[in-house]
Amino acid sequence: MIAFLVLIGSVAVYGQGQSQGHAHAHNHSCIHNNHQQLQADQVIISVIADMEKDGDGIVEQTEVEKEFVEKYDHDKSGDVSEDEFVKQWHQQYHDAPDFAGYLFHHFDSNDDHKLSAIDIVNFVKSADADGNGRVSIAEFQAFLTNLYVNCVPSHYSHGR
Ligand SMILES: [Ca+2]
Ligand SMILES: [Ca+2]
Ligand SMILES: [Ca+2]
Repeated sequence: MIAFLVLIGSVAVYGQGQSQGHAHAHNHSCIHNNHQQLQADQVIISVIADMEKDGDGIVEQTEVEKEFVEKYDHDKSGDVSEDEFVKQWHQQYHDAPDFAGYLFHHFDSNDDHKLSAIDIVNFVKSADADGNGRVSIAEFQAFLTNLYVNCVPSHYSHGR
């Protein structure tokens, strides 16, 4: 009888620990919701303008890194936390925080809850559709459009 009670107690504690541990990990919706009613393609054009700084038509890894280091890494820790990303993305592009969180999780390719050099390397790989080692503006635009459009089949309206 005593053993039975102990067992129930430990199951209850285990259950609590589980639900707390995963409470806020993946509860981001991915409905594109912009606080200034910007359409996805308008946001994407701004993102490209911010990233592609030297005007050579290629989004370089160094350009993306520079943008993240200068604008997103608020506490200068050397990487971009989810809070930093969501805050900055929201401020810059007015996408809803939930949507920015969805983007963060997509960009965080190694799932360590921060954006660092390895994520940017992986991002360049996945956006480089023709595999020539460089991300053209068209490839970058297609990559972002895919992220924005595919997360919201029922809510997204493109105006076309
Ligand atoms: Ca460039
Ligand atoms: Ca940081
Ligand atoms: Ca990461």
